[in-house]
Amino acid sequence: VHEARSVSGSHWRSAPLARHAMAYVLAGGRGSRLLELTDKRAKPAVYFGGKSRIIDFALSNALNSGIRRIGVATQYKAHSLIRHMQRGWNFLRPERNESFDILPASQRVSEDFWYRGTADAVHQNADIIASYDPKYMVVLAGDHVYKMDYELMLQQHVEQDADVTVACVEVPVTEASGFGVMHVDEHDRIISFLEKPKEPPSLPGRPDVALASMGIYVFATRFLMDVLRRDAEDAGSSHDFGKDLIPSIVANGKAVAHHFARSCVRSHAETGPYWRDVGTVDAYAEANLDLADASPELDLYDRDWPIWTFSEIVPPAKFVHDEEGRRGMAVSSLVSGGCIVSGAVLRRSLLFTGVTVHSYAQLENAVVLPYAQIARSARLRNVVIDRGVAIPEGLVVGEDPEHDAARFRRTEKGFCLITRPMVERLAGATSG
Ligand code: ADQ
Ligand code: ADP
Repeated sequence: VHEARSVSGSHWRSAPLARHAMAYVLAGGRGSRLLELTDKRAKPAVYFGGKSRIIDFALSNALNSGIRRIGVATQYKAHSLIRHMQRGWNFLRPERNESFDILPASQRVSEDFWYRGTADAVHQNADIIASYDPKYMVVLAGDHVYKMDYELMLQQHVEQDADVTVACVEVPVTEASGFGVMHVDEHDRIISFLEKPKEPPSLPGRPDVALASMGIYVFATRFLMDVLRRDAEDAGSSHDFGKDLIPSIVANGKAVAHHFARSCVRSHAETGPYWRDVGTVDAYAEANLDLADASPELDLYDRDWPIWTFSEIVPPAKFVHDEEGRRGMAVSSLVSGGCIVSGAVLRRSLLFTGVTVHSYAQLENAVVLPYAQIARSARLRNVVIDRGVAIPEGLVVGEDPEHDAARFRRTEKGFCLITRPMVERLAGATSG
């Protein structure tokens, strides 16, 4: 049941605006708070939920909302991201008035600079966008996990005749300084917008809550292109949506807030609006491990709102006895295709594609990215293991915080991030 669609009632009967829109995904930022997880790949390319990457959520939302033109701007360490999209997202066909463009920063406007900011990442491709002539632009960040029907946001944009519509979500005021924070009037018109304020203003009458921008914007294409052209010529601008464009439209035009609660796709009526930045290793580990709960807030099993991705062709996950008859088993865990769990025990863990876990190993609260190998007798608790890491026999993590912190990246909440270079150093230390 789609709350959002059923609440809005006439949605399916009215002409969908999404077919006249282009989704433009900003996927060029690093996401440096994910530490070594983004050493080699941009945040949107980071694995999430067992089969997908973070960018698949924004792309799937666009597709499921009915949008058939998509552009993705990339910059920082984009190889892994581009490879993923080429494999998984190349099915939109020009013959059906569909398009999927990967747009790496390529000095198209000037040989002096790459994308100078998020707004510039759109402006530099203005001619490509114009060639498709979309009526609306849905500008998205490629680094959030959520399910949202952009059609409903487009409808509000048109109904309220806005210059820009900004999606927003309520966050605790203590966490709001990382966001664009706004105030709205009784018609949801944005009356003030502060980008990452040190002391974020709370909502009137609700001192604990602030209204945060989700970094999702809807514009009429013609309006956006005008604003971008002027911004590009403004030497004082940092060419950023949150810092420059949105505050200026709030001051000089009509900016409207779209409440995420109106368009979030919920699978059960009881769940609240789910939107996660997964910007830190702690938030990333917790959001992944939450999926192992009996009824998690984020439902990946909803066949009406599938999260599309590139999926490798792999055999089913397999659980086997070891030679002494010890059972390989997983409790409250997600195990992806191609995994082999042999005589090992997993509790509240998430294995991505192709992970092997060998005899006597014990995993608890473990997020294990594709093709990692866990050797015999390893005992791992509260860990995030990067792709392809070979955990050596008998390694113990999660029992001695100081020892862990000396060898791996230990977070505030006590998760250990383990990457290939860290394990290689470990091997160097024991052999030398
Ligand atoms: P931030 O998340 O800090 O704030 P930013 O770092 O600009 O904004 O990233 C937004 C998106 O653009 C990300 O998906 C990132 O990957 C991408 N990006 C960054 N630099 C890029 C570049 N040069 N080229 C292409 N893509 C790039 C923004 C808003 C806030 C809002 C939060 C919500 O500015 O107002 O509250 O998003 O998370
Ligand atoms: P993914 O991000 O798809 O999981 P990997 O973790 O294998 O892929 O690698 C991430 C990125 O780093 C890819 O672009 C890959 O080409 C590159 N890469 C992988 N291993 C190395 C290495 N040893 N040295 C330099 N670059 C590497």
